[in-house]
Amino acid sequence: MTISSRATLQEKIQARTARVVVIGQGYVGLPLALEASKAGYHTVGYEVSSKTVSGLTSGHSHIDGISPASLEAALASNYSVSDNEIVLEGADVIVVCVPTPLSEAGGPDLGAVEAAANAIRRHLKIGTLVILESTTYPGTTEELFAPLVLAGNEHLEEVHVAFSPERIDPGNASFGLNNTPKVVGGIGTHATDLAAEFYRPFVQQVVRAKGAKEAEMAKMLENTFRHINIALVNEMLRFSNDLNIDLWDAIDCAETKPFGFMAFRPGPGVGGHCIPVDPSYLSHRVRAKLGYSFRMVELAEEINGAAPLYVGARVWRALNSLKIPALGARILLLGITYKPNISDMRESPAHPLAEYLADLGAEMYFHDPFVTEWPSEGSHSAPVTKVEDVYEGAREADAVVLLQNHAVYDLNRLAEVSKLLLDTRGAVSCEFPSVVRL
Ligand code: SAJ
Repeated sequence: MTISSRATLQEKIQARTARVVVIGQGYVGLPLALEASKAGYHTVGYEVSSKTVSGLTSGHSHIDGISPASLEAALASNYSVSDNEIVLEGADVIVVCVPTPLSEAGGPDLGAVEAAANAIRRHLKIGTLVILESTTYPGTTEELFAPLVLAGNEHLEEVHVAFSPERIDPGNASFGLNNTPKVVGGIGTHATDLAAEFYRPFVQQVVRAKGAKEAEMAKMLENTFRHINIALVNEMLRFSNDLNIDLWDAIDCAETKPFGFMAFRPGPGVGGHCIPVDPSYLSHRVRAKLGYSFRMVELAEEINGAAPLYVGARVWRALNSLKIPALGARILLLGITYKPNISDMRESPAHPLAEYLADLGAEMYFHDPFVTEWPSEGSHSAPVTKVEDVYEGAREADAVVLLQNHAVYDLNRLAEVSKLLLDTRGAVSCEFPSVVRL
């Protein structure tokens, strides 16, 4: 293939006549596909879940923040979705936005990434840009993803592969795809150039990394930074309480420093698909490639992993102070998602906490405006009953545990009607006699 074919691919991208396929239509892929469509690219979402495809095709959005109206508009314009990989045939730009969870053994599970690469390989043509967005350890794009995509297609020229970390923050009303700088790093500068060209029409700022590995590492740094700093305050909380020091107040004070400090606050545990998972990819990679551990991450995992149990112990101690045995106590968990004002329950600390308290013989109840029933897939075996009226439920409970301070909760009213309210977010005023802060 000659330079002119590269120009052809580049021209298609610049003219927005490139045909785009986004693999994975979840919280990353769907917003991306809709933005690419809005920017003028003919865009197809390739999604392996037929249930998701039929929902999207009928205009139902399963992603917080994507309105049915925006989906309907895209469907009426140049966006479609399919569960048939044949849509990859003839694609000019393919973006992979599939999950990268942890395996049972706690290491990277890149099965979805490999499946996507194999599907791409089966339909690859000359002059294609392939971008991996799924969060993964540095080296994945060059050592695993690109070789799978290109296997048997080495004769195909002008196939460019890049990495661009997703930076979607579920529930963030201020920052979305358009106004969050997008890092791109290719295998070779032309891949970086083409990836930058692709995103430029719908992302205000595109940041060029030195290469794919640096782009992968940037993402790992971002989320490992959060994980470690959350662990720092979670550990400091424990000895601050033993020293009878109000760490919450100390953090508020430290936060007044206008430079060189970023506030993190203790919590009931670190949930979500990013923070508790991504650093483990990095520590696994370091250990696998270099034979030694990334000690700060492993320590952070230990501390954050124990946070739900610390909450459980604090509930038990608070019940004791009221001479209420944990055995048979009615305990209401408020907010069982992984962070406030979203419906995502992945890695939520509610599961291990419910298990801990149920093991003590407590009767477990929950309320969450975003969750209709206690997810059965959690490791927790004993039943956790949903209460319909949160204030009635709080009144009848022996202990209420605020895990996620969803905006819909009237925290003062909850403190007034509760016998005991353990606030794991530092969100409720301590003036109420029922309130115990984590
Ligand atoms: N958490 C604490 N204390 C804190 C901050 C968070 O306990 O001070 C807990 C939260 O309750 C949650 C977990 O940690 O269970 C993760 O919280 P998060 O605010 O990091 O939210 P995430 O997991 O949705 O992280 C996303 C990430 N976005 C991407 O990876 C694209 C992260 O990089 C963002 O910085 C973060 O959103 C954000 O800033 O909201």
